[in-house]
Amino acid sequence: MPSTVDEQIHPHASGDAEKTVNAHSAPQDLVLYAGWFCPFVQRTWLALEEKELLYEYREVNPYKKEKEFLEINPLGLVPALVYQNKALYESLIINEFLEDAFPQAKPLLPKDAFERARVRLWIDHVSKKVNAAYYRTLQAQEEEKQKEALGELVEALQKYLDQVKGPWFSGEEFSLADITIAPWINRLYILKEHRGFKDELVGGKWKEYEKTIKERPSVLKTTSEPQYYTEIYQRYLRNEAQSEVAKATRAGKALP
Ligand SMILES: N[C@@H](CCC(=O)N[C@@H](CS)C(=O)NCC(=O)O)C(=O)O
Repeated sequence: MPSTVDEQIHPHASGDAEKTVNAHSAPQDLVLYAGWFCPFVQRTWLALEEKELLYEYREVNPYKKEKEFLEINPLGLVPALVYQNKALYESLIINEFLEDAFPQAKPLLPKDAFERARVRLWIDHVSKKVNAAYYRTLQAQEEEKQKEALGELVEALQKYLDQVKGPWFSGEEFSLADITIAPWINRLYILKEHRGFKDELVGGKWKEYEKTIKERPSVLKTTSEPQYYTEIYQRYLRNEAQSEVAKATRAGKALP
């Protein structure tokens, strides 16, 4: 059964991410329900790390759809966040919540109202265009379809890059825009190895931005060892993954 294949993921984080998990095992008011492998989780994990909040990390295999987890997120997707016994989900919403709920912590949105809106506009672009094209490229089987999807991904990345002031999206301050795209930059190597993605296709200052993101300490601290991601992405590369994201991509629907 394909669905059981998705359930058989490596059970925990490895490398630097495992150290971060171990440092966050004590009970806290904020509980992150996470899957170590998940790029959407990494977004929220990055926000928690960047804001240096006290949080507890709990590993969940979202493919098992266990009753206790469905009570936290009825959609059965990670990340979910429980704060003082109240549950939230959706990575981008959780990140906005963290920003609102902990104003004393390091801000991840600029002060200027226009710049805040610009950050949100390009978060939306990453979420709708970059992410969708990433999975289309990953899952496409025929060469023609792979090329088409890769072209869409490159175009979406170029549009984003045009908006990057450097070194970060908003200039000197690291923001939720950088956080939103970081997990997919971190996973571009899979498309480089299997789908002909090259940094030169995006051009401009892409390589520089990519390197800056990948070397960000919070990104390194939330990244597991590459072989464990490869194991998971093989299923996507064969278009056999049964995750909600994979199914939506296969059906030509918007991502969940
Ligand atoms: N829109 C959601 C997507 C979350 C998502 O798709 N998470 C995946 C793991 S990477 C998941 O929980 N999948 C379980 C499933 O597809 O059944 C978000 O941004 O939080």
